[in-house]
Amino acid sequence: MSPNGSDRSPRRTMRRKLPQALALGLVIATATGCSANDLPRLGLPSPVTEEGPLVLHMWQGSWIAALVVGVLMWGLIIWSVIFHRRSRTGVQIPPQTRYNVPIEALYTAVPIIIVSVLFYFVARDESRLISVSEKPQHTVNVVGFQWSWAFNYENTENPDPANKDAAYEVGTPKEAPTLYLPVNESVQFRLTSRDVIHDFWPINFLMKMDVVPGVVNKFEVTPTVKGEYKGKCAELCGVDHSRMLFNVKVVDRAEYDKHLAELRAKGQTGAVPSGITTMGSEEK
Ligand SMILES: [Cu+2]
Repeated sequence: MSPNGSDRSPRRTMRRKLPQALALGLVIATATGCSANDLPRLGLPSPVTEEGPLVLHMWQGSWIAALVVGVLMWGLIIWSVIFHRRSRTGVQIPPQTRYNVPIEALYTAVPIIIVSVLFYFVARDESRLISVSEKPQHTVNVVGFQWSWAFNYENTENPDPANKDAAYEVGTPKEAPTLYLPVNESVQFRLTSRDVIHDFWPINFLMKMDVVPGVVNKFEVTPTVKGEYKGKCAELCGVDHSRMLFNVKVVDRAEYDKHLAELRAKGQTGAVPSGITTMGSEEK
């Protein structure tokens, strides 16, 4: 008998089998030739912009990292439960390990490595997602207010009310506005609020950003898939927050130009007028 009980030494057998099991797992994971695009999206909608896959891959990668840690932990728990039963080993109290410097260093080093790797990918992708170009092909000033959105196309950061080339559309809680965007052309959103903090979230863009009074927040995307999508406010902003919805239409450039011409024809040129706030929920 070994001092710890059984001399069947399951530990040695495990030690021999573990590399084989790991190698098998690696072969299974790589030999099928599956790419990140084949992995389930784990609840995220399908991305429709050039930047969307960054977010999707970050999401999938985080799940894979969590799963690797999870499988290791479940494995260790199951291994202990099976091979270190008191009835099997006859050990009443296993060796108590205290003040073990290598193990404690490992407990500190491993989480630091995990956090550093996650931080690297987050910093890399975030800097790309919030980077904006000097001259985007299109600009839309997105104005959030209680409780809808206004979209001011092709105006500057300080919208010029006299700009005849600009066009705008104002939504209401009852009639959600539709944001038109041309496919495969970059658009910069400049986000401002008339009252409280909102959050601009075109869902399939896999990107959202706070809309803060007194601040101009910006982000840029290039929609790549034509279609109709949904958007909403992602910051609880008052009683009718849930009705702060909008539609997104990614269309051909010609249709985009036509839509702007229609808005201009209705006299909706220049900047979004003041006093558009639809306070109160009486307007159903
Ligand atoms: Cu809101």
